[in-house]
Amino acid sequence: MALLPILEFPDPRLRKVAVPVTSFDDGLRNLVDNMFETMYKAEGIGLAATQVNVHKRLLVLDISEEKDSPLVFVNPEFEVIEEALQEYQEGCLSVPGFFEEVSRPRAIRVQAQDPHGESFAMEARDVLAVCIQHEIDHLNGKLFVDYLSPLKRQRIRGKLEKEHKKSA
Ligand code: GNR
Ligand code: NI
Repeated sequence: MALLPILEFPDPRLRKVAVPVTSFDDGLRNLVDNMFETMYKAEGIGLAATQVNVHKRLLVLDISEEKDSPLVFVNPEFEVIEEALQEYQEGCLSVPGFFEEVSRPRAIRVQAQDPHGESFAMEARDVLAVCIQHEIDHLNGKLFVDYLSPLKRQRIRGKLEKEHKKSA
C-alpha cells in the first residue's frame, strides 16, 4: 500500500473532469486500497480519485465513527429524491483548514459499480448524502468553495497560496 499526495486548491488539476472507469482490474483495486490508506491517514471521511491526481470516476468514503465502514463507488451517478436543502459545514482535504456552510439536497439515490464491476444502488441522506455529493463534485472538477461568495473563495485562495509558497 502507499500514501498518495493530495492536490490542494487552487491547483488546476482539481478542475479536470474525470473519465469513466472501464477496467475493473487489480490496478483499480490497488488504487482503491491506496485511496483508503490516504483518506484514513489524513482523517478524511471521503476521497475522490481527482484529489490524488487520478482522473477516473471513482471515490471512497467512510463516515463511521469507528472507521470500519468503507464504501467504494465506481462510476457513480445520483438523482435527488428530496429537494429540501440541508446546510452542512463542509471541509475538504484539498482545502485544508477551511470549513464553511454549504446547502445541498437532503436525500439522493446513488447508482454505481463496485471494484469488480458489479452494479448497485442505494439511498443516502444527511451526512452520507452530503459526502457523496461533495465527492461526485470532485469528479466533475468542482469544489465546495465554488458554492461560497467570490470574496470568501478569493480569501481562501490567497491564504492557501501563501501556505504553498512557504512550504515550496
Ligand atoms: O473529510 C472530509 N470531511 C467533510 C466534511 C464535511 C463535508 C464533506 C467532507 S469530505 C472531506 C474529505 C474530502 O475532501 N473529500 O473530498
Ligand atoms: Ni473534498
